[in-house]
Amino acid sequence: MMFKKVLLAGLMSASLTAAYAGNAHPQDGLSADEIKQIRSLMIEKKLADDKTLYPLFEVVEPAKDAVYAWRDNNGPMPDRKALVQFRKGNKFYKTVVNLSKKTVAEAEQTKGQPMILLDEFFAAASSVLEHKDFIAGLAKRGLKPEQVNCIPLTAGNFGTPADNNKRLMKVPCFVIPEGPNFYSKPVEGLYGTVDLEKREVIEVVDTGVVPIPEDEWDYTEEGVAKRTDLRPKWNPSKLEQKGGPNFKVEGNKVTWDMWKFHFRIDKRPGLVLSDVQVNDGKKWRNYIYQMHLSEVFVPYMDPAKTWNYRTYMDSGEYGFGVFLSPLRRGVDCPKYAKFFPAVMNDDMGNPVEIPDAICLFERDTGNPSWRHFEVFQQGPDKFVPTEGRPETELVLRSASEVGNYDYLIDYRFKQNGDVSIKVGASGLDATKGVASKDADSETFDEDTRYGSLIAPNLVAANHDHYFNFRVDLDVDGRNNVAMKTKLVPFNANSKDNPRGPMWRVKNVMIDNELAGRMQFTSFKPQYFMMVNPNKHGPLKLHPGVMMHHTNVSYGPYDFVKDMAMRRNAYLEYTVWTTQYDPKHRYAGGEYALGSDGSDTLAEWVKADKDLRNKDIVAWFSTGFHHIPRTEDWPVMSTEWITVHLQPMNFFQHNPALTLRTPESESIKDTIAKGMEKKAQEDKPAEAKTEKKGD
Ligand SMILES: [Cu+2]
Repeated sequence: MMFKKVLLAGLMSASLTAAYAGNAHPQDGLSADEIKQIRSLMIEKKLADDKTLYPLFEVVEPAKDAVYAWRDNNGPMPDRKALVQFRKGNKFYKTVVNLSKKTVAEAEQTKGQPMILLDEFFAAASSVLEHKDFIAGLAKRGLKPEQVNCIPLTAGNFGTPADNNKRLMKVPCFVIPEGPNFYSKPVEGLYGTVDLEKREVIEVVDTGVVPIPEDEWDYTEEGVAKRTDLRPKWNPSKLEQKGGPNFKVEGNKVTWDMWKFHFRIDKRPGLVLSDVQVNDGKKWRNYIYQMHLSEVFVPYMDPAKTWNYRTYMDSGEYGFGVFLSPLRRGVDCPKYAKFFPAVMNDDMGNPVEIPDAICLFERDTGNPSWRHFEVFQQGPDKFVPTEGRPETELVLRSASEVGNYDYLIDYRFKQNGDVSIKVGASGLDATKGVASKDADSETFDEDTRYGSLIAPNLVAANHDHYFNFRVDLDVDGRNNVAMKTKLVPFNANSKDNPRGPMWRVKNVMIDNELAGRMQFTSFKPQYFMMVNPNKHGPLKLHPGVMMHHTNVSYGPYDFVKDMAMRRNAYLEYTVWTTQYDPKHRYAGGEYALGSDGSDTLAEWVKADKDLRNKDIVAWFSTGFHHIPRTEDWPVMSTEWITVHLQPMNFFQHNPALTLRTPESESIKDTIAKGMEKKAQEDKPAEAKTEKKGD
């Protein structure tokens, strides 16, 4: 985290230039110049002074009508507006700044707690080290304040007067390592609670001394080489792209193959993709108006006093945009990728830039997009090779480092009309110090009741990772219907059919929001589909998009008794569908920190709005349970999970049919080579036969 402070401070650069120029798009994020203008206007209009702190500047998108009118009918560029959250005294307020008219709306107090300011974060980390009880707790463990680093963690809300709608963080510490591994030496059993509004430590909890692990678990190449032999030198199988990319970037708009989209970075959700259009060979058609991360939830399952509050809503509490980390060429993305910085406001309302926060690249996946070998085409004098095409995909990637975890978020586009949203989880397990050194230790059973021993004196607690995405599909137009495509059993037995049980497809239209909640289980298979009932495809079928639920996780949870789950009640179902409402962007509510669950997707749908032939929005969750293992330590392999969207009766045929065979291996060449090879093989075989005949 200290790295982040240094990085962000170091990146405040005067070289930031205006991004809002010729290629402007109404859905662009705020440029550095606009951020500066917002701060000036806030001061000029006397809502702020030069010491005011701002958790969030975020572009306020124009109405959808205005965006489509601008794009399709030469409509005017709508006014540029920004939402501004700021602190005044101990409270937070919000207002809207109109950058085009240079006006600022009346401010109102926020109905919840905005994201943590970095200023609060670092103040919380250092404040515990000045508290006498905390210093005494460290001394009991033979430590001085200068020997530890502390990490403030959001404190959750469990419905008690002590934490409802409060701005609290709990702060445990780690012994400062010589190497890079921040989490190898937890100072277990000791934390301080900091009230960020009062800016004071309100409690120090010490549940007793636990041994501090000796091993630092350095994960750099040099550090690993000291522990064990590195792999032998290796011939790298590298990705490269000769002749430059096939994509074109103009401003924040990307065009590649059959795809066209716009992207920006928002401070809370990170990457936001808008205006995703697809080309069917004749024209560009609407596909997805917007998609972005809506919330992240990571609840731990350890009931100990020092752990039970750990129920993080990483996006709404910390921010996936603000914690974007620079991507490393050749490791995080291929060397030939195009990199983009992320620009956002810092606490003081000035622009900061995170370099290389986004990368964009094409890659050959090494897989066939499609293939077929036809055995019945082959003959004694005829070889028909496999027909197929290599698969290429376009990847737009970011990586947010939220504490010990690193979350990659990919939007992957394929040449067959598929879009995948992928989340890759890597980084370090959250560590808990324990007395056990191995499974023979006396305290092993107790130490590992709620987690796994991953190294001597280190347990990683069981937990989950959930990600909700808001996907505003506008399938071939704005008004759509949603469907449950169910596989239902039927008895097919008849005098002509000796087989009885089979399945058929039953499409059920989702009339209203409550009916649109979907859980998935392989035992009762069903799919989610969004269809445009106002358009007809080539076979007079309605064009649609289907969701393939590749990674779903449920329970065992209690959405009634567990406040942490109520705050994230959108996880009870994997898919939700709502009427379009630009105010509803985040499934866990507008304000996540200290939230009570009264402003979540699960509550909004109680309005049970009509979804038939309306502008509707889908919300998809993906996630996984994490039972830690020794192989997670000292750094975890990247685990990918997916939300997968496929076109359904949208195109005339497989869009990947028109891919070209790579020139060097044209079908003609392959056939010629194949025939030549066969002729050569046949010669000695004939000779052999002749010999036998002798
Ligand atoms: Cu995990």
